[in-house]
Amino acid sequence: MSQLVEVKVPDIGDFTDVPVIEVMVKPGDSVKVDDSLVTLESDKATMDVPSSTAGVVKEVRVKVGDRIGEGAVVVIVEAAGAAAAAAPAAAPAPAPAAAATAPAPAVAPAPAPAAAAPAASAGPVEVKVPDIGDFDTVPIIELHVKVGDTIKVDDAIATLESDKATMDVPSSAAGVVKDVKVKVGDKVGEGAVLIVVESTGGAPVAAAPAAAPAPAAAAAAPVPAAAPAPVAAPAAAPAVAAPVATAAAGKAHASPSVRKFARELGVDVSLVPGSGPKGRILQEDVQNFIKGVMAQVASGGLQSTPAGTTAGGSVGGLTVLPWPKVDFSKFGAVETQPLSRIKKISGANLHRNWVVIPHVTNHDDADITDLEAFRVQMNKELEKSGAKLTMLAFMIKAAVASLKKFPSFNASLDGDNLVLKKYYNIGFAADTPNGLVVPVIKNADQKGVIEIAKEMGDLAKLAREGKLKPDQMQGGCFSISSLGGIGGTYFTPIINAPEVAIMGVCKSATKPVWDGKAFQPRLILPLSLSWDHRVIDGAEAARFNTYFAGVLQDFRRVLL
Ligand code: CAO
Repeated sequence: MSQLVEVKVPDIGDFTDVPVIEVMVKPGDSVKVDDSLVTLESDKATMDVPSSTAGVVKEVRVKVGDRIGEGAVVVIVEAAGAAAAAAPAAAPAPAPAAAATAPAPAVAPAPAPAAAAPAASAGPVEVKVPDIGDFDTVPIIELHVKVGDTIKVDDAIATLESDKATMDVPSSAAGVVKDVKVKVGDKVGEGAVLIVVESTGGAPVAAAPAAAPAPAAAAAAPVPAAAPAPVAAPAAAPAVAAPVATAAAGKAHASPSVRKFARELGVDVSLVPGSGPKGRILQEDVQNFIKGVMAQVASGGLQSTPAGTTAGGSVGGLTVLPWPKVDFSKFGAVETQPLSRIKKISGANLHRNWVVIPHVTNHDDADITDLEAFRVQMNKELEKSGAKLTMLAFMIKAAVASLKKFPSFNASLDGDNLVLKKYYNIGFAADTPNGLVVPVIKNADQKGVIEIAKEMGDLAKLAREGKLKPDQMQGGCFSISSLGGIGGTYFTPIINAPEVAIMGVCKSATKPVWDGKAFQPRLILPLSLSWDHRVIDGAEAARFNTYFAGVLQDFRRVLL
């Protein structure tokens, strides 16, 4: 039995008109209870509306930009079986009164003159955490002020983050910050003093928490709104921002104040890699992103619109035609789908890497006949243990051996310097429903092939589920992109900057190989090594490929 269930916006406190900033589902998507459906954002809080029902999305009733409030139908879900029974109609099962978000206006603002406070005149004023609903304590994830700062009423002082929502605590006082009583990581609850402000007078000095009218309700968001699994950033982002993965499968992870800051500067926050805990985007990440883009535009490395979809003109000597604008519907039926967040991030990174790095690709073949026989034999022996070795695990080990032999491949450019790495972290491209991601096997030199195969399986699973954490995609030295399970012969992989080379692998096939007397059937693995010609020369690349192929041909070389 299935039934159609309306999933509605739960109680979000006093807010009646909150803009939808992101829609994470579309008709046909399967959702579980608690999956995020849309993200709402007031000027003080960001909150996810979770699904109260498991099933298949039949209809999405809202779009980005709509302003909605409690009771608004977000999606219609065809619930199935037990799930349907559990989820009658609306209200998000989890997060009922939970407050999470303390919508800000509620929280503090000064204008609440009635609030008991010494008004306007000078003197130290404590700014406290207002009522944040059901939460006893919530960690501080960002502090926006320091001693000596001059602040206005309503300036964000700190960002708190529960597992359901991210909320800014605004200042209830204007003046100069005399003391900061908390630090990032502290857990605070209602009434906790955050800062002491030497009031400059003029601004009303409301007792902060008192002002909070309708706090308890506030949030809507059971889902790991803020926290979720950073995923993507396959290609790192050297100049633009550290190669820190960010992207959650569906949403950018940033506090309301950072989002506002990004909006003011015209930055699409979904493209900014976050360097905060859990991949959170900090204000300085937005600043670094802009600096990076500006630097690359200035050096001619990047078009002024990174996505390169509409702009034309000359930038740093790179003159291109405007992107053709075509009404495809004139020629037949079309459907427009937004790019996934991962695609947007990886696209921007891949584009930059392709444009900025002088790529050359060397193709070669490895005779893996013996290694394949060994792999098949090992898999038989390992069958009971549940472990499974694919060729990729051997290639990761071969990559380590090759990087040791050719250290300039285990390097990154830093201006005029080459940073040579003494560690061996190997990334592998993983195809996921949301796009391409590059998990990293850390310290692969210290791991055996079985351990690597297992870790790879675990990381690939997390990647497909959109649950990779940023640190699981960071710190790569060299990447392997294997299409071997799919097909093809050779291709040109794009270097995952700031790495300087990447190995592309296609499907092995049995081919006749002349041994001097006769053709022998040998299993041949096609290799395609792309390398950065600013760092590596062709001869070195050919040697690297030959060595890499040699290791696969006789795996004992790994021991050398
Ligand atoms: N030649 C022949 N067969 C191969 C092979 C190769 N080079 N590599 C893998 N295979 C086989 C495996 O042995 C396995 O066979 P069985 O099912 O019979 O055991 C099958 O292909 C599937 O392998 P796999 O893809 O599940 O495992 P993997 O370790 O090779 O790769 C992963 C794991 C996560 C890298 C892969 O699933 C993936 O996502 N690949 C796509 C990467 C990609 O998109 N790259 C392009 C980036 S540029 O856009």
